[in-house]
Amino acid sequence: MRRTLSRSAALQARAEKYLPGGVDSPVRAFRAVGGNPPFAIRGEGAFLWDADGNRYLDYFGSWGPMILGHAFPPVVEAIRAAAANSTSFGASTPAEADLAELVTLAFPSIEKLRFVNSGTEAAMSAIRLARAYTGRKYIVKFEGCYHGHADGLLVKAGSGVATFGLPGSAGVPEEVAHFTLALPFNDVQAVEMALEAHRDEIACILVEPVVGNMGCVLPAEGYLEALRRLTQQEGVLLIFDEVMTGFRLAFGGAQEVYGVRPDLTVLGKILGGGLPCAAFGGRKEIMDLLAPLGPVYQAGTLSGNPLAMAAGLATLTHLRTHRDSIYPQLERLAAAVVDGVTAEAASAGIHLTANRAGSMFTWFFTGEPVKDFASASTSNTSTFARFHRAMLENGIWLPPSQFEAAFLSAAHTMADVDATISAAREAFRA
Ligand code: KE4
Repeated sequence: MRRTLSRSAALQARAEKYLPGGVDSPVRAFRAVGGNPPFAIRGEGAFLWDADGNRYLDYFGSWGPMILGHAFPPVVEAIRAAAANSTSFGASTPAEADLAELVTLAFPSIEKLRFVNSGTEAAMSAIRLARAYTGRKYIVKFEGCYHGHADGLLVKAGSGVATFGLPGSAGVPEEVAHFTLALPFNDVQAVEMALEAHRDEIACILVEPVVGNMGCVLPAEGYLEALRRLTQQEGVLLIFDEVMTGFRLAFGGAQEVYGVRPDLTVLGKILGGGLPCAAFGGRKEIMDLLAPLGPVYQAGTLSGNPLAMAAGLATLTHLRTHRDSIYPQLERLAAAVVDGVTAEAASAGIHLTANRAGSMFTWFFTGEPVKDFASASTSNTSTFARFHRAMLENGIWLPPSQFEAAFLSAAHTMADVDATISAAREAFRA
């Protein structure tokens, strides 16, 4: 039975009068998968409801933050209580140090941190710090990795930039892009050559330790350790962008899973429990370069906002208290849904490569192993689009791009996994 989307379609038309593409973030426009996007009205647990009353199992979870599911009662209550005391002060509040302390417990590499309002701000600020600390101008990022939309980071970026097949972005002066070296992910030799060619000129290497923004791509055996060794040797700061992996792969993120300690870490998404909150942090000697202590300026009206602090505290406190059950449960369910759907594709004769790290994963519509952006790009994006539309029709809302990671929440159940596998069986035969 086809789902009606008439109210969403009307809402889309209205939104397009005021918002470019009708959206506040490009990937939400469903341009890569076609059709009008459903308009979300309510979420509860693992489910979303759209403007036409259709219910969906949610596998993008606001692009990562909703690890505990939608409208998780302790988070809702924390926000409600904080809001009753005002929504913002622009003055210091106790909750900022409370949440910061929790972050330092989760990430031993972080001695000090600063809260900001988005992953973009956090990554941008971490780079400014790295340049100030090293006195160097160049930065290294990897093709297909996405670290937000700061000018210097839109070079061969992932996520929406990859989704729309953009080389970068208009409006970024060549002089800015010039200082960004974009290398293939999982290629140690490329890093060695760049460090050689730009000896003493590179301030930092910024990497998603497990990539989500070209779709999910894991680091090759020893890759992160090689980045750590090479940066140590060359006086280059290693920055882990754990906006997506932080508190997702483990309470201590990818650096807990892989045992590699970066100099700086960028966090976001789960950190704010769905409210605008991100952070960057690391060694004290680097972080203390920030104003008001040092010469690196960085600021934000709503940084450390009391509602975001309350939502983050409720989320991280729950994750920390229940880490021994939540993460194994996420692992079990994610393995079941990824393996189940992949098996259905195989029996339907469809080439699919599944990459998964904990509860973040991507089904690539290619027969090749996917280890970097070049191999991810061999995916058949129109087959992905057909699959996405068919799954949506069957009540399963996947991220609307081949070059994004899907996520499970602690609210998903094995019954939801079974429903997803059945929906995929139908979708592969659509
Ligand atoms: P924000 O500025 O969107 O809060 O964070 C940027 C960012 C930084 N680092 C990583 C690893 C990220 O994944 C992101 C943002 N992720 C995308 C989805 N892959 C956000 C979704 C969107 O752009 O609408």
